[in-house]
Amino acid sequence: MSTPDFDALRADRLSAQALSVQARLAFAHAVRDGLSKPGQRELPSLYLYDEVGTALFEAITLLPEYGLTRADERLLRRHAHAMIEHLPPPVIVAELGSGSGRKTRWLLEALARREPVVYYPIDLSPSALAKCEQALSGLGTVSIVGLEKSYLEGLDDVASRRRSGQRLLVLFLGSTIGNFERPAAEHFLHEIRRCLMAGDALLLGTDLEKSVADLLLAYDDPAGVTAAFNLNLLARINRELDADFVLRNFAHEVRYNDHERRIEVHLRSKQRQTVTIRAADFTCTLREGETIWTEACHKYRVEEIPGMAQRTGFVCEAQWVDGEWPFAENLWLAAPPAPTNP
Ligand code: AVJ
Repeated sequence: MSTPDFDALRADRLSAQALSVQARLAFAHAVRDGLSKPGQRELPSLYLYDEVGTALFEAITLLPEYGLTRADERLLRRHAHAMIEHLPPPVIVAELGSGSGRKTRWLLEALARREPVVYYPIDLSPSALAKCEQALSGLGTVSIVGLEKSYLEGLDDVASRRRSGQRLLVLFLGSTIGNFERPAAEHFLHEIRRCLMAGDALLLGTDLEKSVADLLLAYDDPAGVTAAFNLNLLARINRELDADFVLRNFAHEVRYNDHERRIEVHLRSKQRQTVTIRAADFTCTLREGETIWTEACHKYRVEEIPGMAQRTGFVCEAQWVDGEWPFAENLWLAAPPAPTNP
């Protein structure tokens, strides 16, 4: 047995600590900023996904009322071969958010039948990466390289590791794009394009418009799992930022915004109450009935997707739509850059 390198171990632990101190500081700032917004207070939906939130989201994907994840997986299972036919080998794959690995399996299997594949899941959460690596470990000719980074930093990293001739396929599944406001979504898609070369591809999952009744049930399920997912954000702030939210004093509330075509998820204060977040050095008083906006989930029309592609430097090459739960898988190819005028 070799002697462990104690210096290296200590340096590792120190940098992990420094990172978590930094992450906690960023969280504190974001919470303070969001809660002091004039008019509508808000909290960034990114922070819904701690260990508990991720487990609750996994439970949401099993609810009969929430068809989104099953539709996403069905499309990938049924059409993986048709999808990769658009991409001549050799292909490397990067995924924004590692998810549970369940739906990605179908694509990786289809690719691996053709060629050895390198798969780079990108996620800020080391435990999410570990789970994904475990779930996909049975795939023979797939090497998995998890990157503990933000989406764009991770993509830059993947781009710098590619060998010439390799085509990069980026996966952005599950309609996570729907959490961005429309202009911010296009800005982000353009940022993705800037990490790519002409001929690379983006597979984008988008939840589609459907009846308002179905949408409200999907985000306000009778068993209260989505309510727990939403309320856990306050519990997380209590745990990590030494705050004193009383969860029973808040109610999960879901609205459909017709004009913006999105679900809006809120936490309604059932009474006038004062909350202190010690690690953010912040106190605020919420009025009775006032809400904190925690999430937006935009819904799309299949016909609007090619325009989004074109405005962000892509061409929409193909789309697949689920017959049971309106959801689209969109395969975009990175367009050659427009010629610049002399
Ligand atoms: C993971 C962002 C796609 O918007 O449907 C599910 C999150 N929130 N139920 C979605 C979510 C409440 C989900 N996304």
